[in-house]
Amino acid sequence: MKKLILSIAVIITTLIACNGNNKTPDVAKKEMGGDTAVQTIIATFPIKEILTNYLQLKNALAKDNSKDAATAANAMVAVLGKVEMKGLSKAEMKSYMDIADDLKENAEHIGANAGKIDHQREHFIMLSKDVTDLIKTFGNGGQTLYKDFCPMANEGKGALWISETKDIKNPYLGKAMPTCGSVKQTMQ
Ligand SMILES: [Cu+2]
Repeated sequence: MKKLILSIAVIITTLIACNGNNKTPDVAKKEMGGDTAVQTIIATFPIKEILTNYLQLKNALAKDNSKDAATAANAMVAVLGKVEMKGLSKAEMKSYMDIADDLKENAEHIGANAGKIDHQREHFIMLSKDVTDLIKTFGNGGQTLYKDFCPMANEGKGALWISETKDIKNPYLGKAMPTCGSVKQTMQ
């Protein structure tokens, strides 16, 4: 935000400075520099949107609502399709490239399988790992999140998920065992 205000200040100062004169190429260049700074801010990685979609998906699965789960997953696919790589640092880009294909594939399968909640939950195991990896690189979008684990999910092999509430609402077992599992980590 500071950057944005600064670049606007530069443009305003430039405009005042050349008030009454024709714009020189030098001034035009400065204005373009301002535009680039604004674009960089807009192109910030959409971790907040991805997490919003993820939490909607998780809550739908916890309520055994396969259709809403598909809707949330499709919304995530749409956000992932709009990620701007040029706004990322090298390290962020590398990390995202490692996760992106898998994340997108899992979200697509959940989106395409409304009515088949068991299949959606299989993909949700992997998608939750992907989202956990994303958080490591891009942060938790300014909200407190909890990493939960249920030992009974995934055919007794156990599985994790990310939640915005301290209370356990199990997305793998749904209404059958809503409070199975525990908080393993709090992410501030
Ligand atoms: Cu599938």
